[in-house]
Amino acid sequence: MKASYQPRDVEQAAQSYWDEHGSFAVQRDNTKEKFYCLSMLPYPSGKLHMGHVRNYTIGDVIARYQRMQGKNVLQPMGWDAFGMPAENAAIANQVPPAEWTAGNIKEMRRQLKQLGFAYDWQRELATCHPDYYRWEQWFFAKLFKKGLAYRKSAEVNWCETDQTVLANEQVVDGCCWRCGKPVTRREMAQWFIRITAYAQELLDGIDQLEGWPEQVRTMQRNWIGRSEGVDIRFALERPLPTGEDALEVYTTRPDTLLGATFAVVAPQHPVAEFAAQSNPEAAGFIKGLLASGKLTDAQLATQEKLGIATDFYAIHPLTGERLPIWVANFVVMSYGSGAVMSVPGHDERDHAFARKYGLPIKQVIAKRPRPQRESKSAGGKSTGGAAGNGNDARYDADTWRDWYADKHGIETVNSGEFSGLDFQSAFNAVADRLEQEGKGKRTVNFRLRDWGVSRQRYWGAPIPIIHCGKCGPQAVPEADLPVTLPTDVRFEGVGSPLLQMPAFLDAPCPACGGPGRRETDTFDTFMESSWYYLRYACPRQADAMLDGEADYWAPVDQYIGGIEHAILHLLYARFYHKLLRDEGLVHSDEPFTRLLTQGMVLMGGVKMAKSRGNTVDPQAMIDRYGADTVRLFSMFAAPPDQSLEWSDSAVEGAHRFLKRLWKLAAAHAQACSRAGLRGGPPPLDADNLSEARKALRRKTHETIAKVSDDFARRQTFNTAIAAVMELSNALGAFAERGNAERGAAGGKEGKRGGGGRASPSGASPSGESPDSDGQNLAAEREAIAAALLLLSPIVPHICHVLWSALHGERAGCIMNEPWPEVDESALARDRVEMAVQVNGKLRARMQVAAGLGKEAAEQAALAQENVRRHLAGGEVRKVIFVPDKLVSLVVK
Ligand code: ANZ
Ligand code: ZN
Repeated sequence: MKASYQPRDVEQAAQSYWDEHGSFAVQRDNTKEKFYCLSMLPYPSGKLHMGHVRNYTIGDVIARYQRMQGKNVLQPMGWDAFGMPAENAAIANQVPPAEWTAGNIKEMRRQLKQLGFAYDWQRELATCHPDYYRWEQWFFAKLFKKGLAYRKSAEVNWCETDQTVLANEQVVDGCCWRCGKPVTRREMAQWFIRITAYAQELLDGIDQLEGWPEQVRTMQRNWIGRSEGVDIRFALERPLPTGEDALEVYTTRPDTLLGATFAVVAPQHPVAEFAAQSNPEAAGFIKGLLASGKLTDAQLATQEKLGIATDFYAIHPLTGERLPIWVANFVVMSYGSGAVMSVPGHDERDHAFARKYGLPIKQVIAKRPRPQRESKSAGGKSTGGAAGNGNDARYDADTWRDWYADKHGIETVNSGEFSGLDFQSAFNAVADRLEQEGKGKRTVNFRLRDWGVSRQRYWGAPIPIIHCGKCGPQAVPEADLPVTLPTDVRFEGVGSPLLQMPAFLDAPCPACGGPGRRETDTFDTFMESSWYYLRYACPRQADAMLDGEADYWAPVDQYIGGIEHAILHLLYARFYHKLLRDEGLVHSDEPFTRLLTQGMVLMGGVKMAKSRGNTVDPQAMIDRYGADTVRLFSMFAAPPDQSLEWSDSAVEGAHRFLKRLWKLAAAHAQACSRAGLRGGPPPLDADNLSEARKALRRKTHETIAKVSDDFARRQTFNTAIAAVMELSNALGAFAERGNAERGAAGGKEGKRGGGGRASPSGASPSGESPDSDGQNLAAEREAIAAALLLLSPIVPHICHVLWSALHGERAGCIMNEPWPEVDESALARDRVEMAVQVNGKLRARMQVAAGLGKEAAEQAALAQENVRRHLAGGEVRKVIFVPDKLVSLVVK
């Protein structure tokens, strides 16, 4: 064993051992509990960044820990290999995307191996491989036949520069997220998958996801956006030329119906269309809105409210009043019916709009008066709701806020027979009345839209469809799959090269045999990432998408990835899992039992990003300090779900700790051999321990207890590491005392070792008999072994090498050792240290018997000299007693 830590040698030794022994290859094993640990698969961009390192280290730590729990652990890795950067690189460097991608995968695989992650590499997959995406095509054809995949013309965000459709999230302030050019809108035929058919199930399922962060569950709920409301028919004073004689609106607040003073429609609504025909001013306004592009929700919420009156009127279903119909920019056609009843007294948007255009505002709800007792203590702040009645031009913005349409603690006012009701009663009363009179119907709406899976890009899985002039779109028959993406392509421009490839384009119609044309759209890459976790179970299965292995491993027990995937990826994967279930391919409902979203890696308080130029290259860190230091730093600097601030000195600190750990172990090994104990110290005689040995043993077992809890329950690995660091300090001190003792006894070696903490002893700590029975070394050995076992998921290389150095040939690999167990009897304390306070200030610490009662503890406290001085004869008014911890005296 080398005297000093050489990370390069250590890591090579451990990694070759794992390679030779196939340590991470895993098979079904019905004798053990399975544990599937998965980190989100990376996009092969070229090289790992610190965010990857953090994500994969967390996953690896959990996987290795679960293995030590005796479970059959699967931890796979693969590549989310389709996507736009490959095309951009192809355009920039004239390398085909397939080649670029393969090169990147090779390099990143090398880096992952260098970091020592315990992946079963036999299961590696790349989503751009036809053996993978053929099953996605096969499954899509099934969905198409079931009517769950369909084609429709849809308006999309279009980036002229990148020649592609953008998802809403890819539009930032009306511009393309990649190139920054303004986004336009465009109608095109697109493929969709009917996720809305699963909206309710996806929502209900969230309740069961107890192992997910609450924040992510909330985001998913909001994204699905279920709302209960009423579709209300407002008769049109004059029917549309189409014969339509009513304006249908969707409202979640029928309790405010009597406060509706006008109606507003989206610019695409038929009323807007006909208003434009007779009114050039309206026509110009509507045209402007239509051209301005699709807006994100945030833009919709914050943009200035603009509108124009039409000459159509709606008749209020309860009062018969004539309400003007307006066209405005804040109503979207794709939600509800694209029309709203405006209640400017109680809806912020409607309010702003009414104020701007001088439309009437009516109060119909008010805060419920508070019970007498409460209103006194509230300081007499009047509720503005009592003031207004009907049109009220006098109130100011602050006053109206008191009328704000909160559903709780309100009652209806100025609503005739519907007055004096709380929200739910008013909702029901109005809905009942409308339903009785055939003027309305209760409905449930979801914000969730169907999943658009078409991308007008080359580097993706081809959508397996052939268009026939006679028969329409036809699924490619199973026998003809996969539809292979040609990879020998040249990029001339940004458009898809498939459009210039007759060999790809021309295909006979599967139905009539006539000439057909292949679909050139490829799948959204979320398609691949929605089921890869199941394919890892049977990655080489050539005859089926999934087999029984998928049911064995699914669901994933622990999934780890970035919070940026909280909505789309995780929702699509949950949806896909249900689609696969309904096709009989898996038999569970949810894909991911427990989810950990790791925090960002920051540098100078902001996210580390290439675009900001504030990155640290993990490779440079590995080269300089070794993989274990990088792993230790990324687990020690913060709990996994919180952001981690990069710090050079903390990396140094992590490295120093590993050096110390090495020295401790090396010195211990040396002490053993000096004592003639080459096979290791004798068993610890736990029942006959001296005080110092007992204290070290207690520390060892306290550490095991703390670290076990941190790993299993809290998943706070940083505090676990801190605990092992404390243990190693205690171990160093124990050894140091032993050496000092030996030094005092005249031993030459003792002097030399006396100064360094990391010099375990062959002699005994002071006041005790020399370590002739090897019991000091035995206590040390127990502590070192525990430290190595507890750290091995985090810094596996150094632990592997030290473990086999200490335990010799016969020892197996540390990763196959069971997680250490707490010996409860080692935790018992005979004596404890209690703090004594006088008027809240610490005045003494005293050693007392553990479990001392209140009276006795108080007496002992009063006997302390320093305490007596601070009491200065004053009378003790109160004693606060915390068993084994604190006596706090309060004096006058
Ligand atoms: C009257 C009202 C009064 C409304 C009030 C709200 C508050 P959620 O909960 O998201 O389903 N709305 C309906 N269709 C719309 C569309 N196409 N574009 C923009 N807004 C639309 O939202 C439902 C509420 O959003 C509906 O309830 C409607 O305004 C508006 F004090 O009706 B409400
Ligand atoms: Zn045909």
